[in-house]
Formats: sequence, C-alpha cells, structure tokens
Amino acid sequence: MRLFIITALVLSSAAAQAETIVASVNGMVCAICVSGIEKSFKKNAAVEKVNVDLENGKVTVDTKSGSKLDDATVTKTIVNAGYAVTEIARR
Ligand SMILES: [Cu+2]
Repeated sequence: MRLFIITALVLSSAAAQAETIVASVNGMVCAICVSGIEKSFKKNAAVEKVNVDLENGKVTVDTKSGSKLDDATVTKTIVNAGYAVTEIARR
C-alpha cells in the first residue's frame, strides 16, 4: 500500500503539468472583490480553478493540465480587475 502511494505520488508529480500560482493581492475587501477576481481568472482558458482568500489577501490559481500562466498574465488579470499584486509565488 505504501509503495503504491509513493508510486502514485511520483507519477502524478511527473505527469502534472498544471501549475499552482499564489498571488498576494492588495485592495480586496469584500465578497464583490472576491467574485470580481474569480470571474476575471475564469475568462482565461488556462485556468482550472481560482480560490480567493480574502482574509489573507491571497489568490490561488490552478491551471489546467498542460496549461501555464506567466507572472505577467497573472498580474495583468488582477490589475485589470482593480487590485494590486505584491508578490507571486509558485508551488
Ligand atoms: Cu469588495
């Protein structure tokens, strides 16, 4: 069982060409900000999932398998929605 889990982890990380990007965002204060940012990212075909953590000012974007989002696109999406990006991390 343990070997199976390790194998599955190795395989999934090798096959995972999706990205997870975490942007630190200034200026989000309410649920309308959250839905505005979510909508902006969902317009991008590369985006699988968006999660906005209002309390911590973090926007987490998962791309679809095989799709990438560069920092400039992430920044542009957030800036165009009316907010400021202070940091972009990838994991
Ligand atoms: Cu708001």
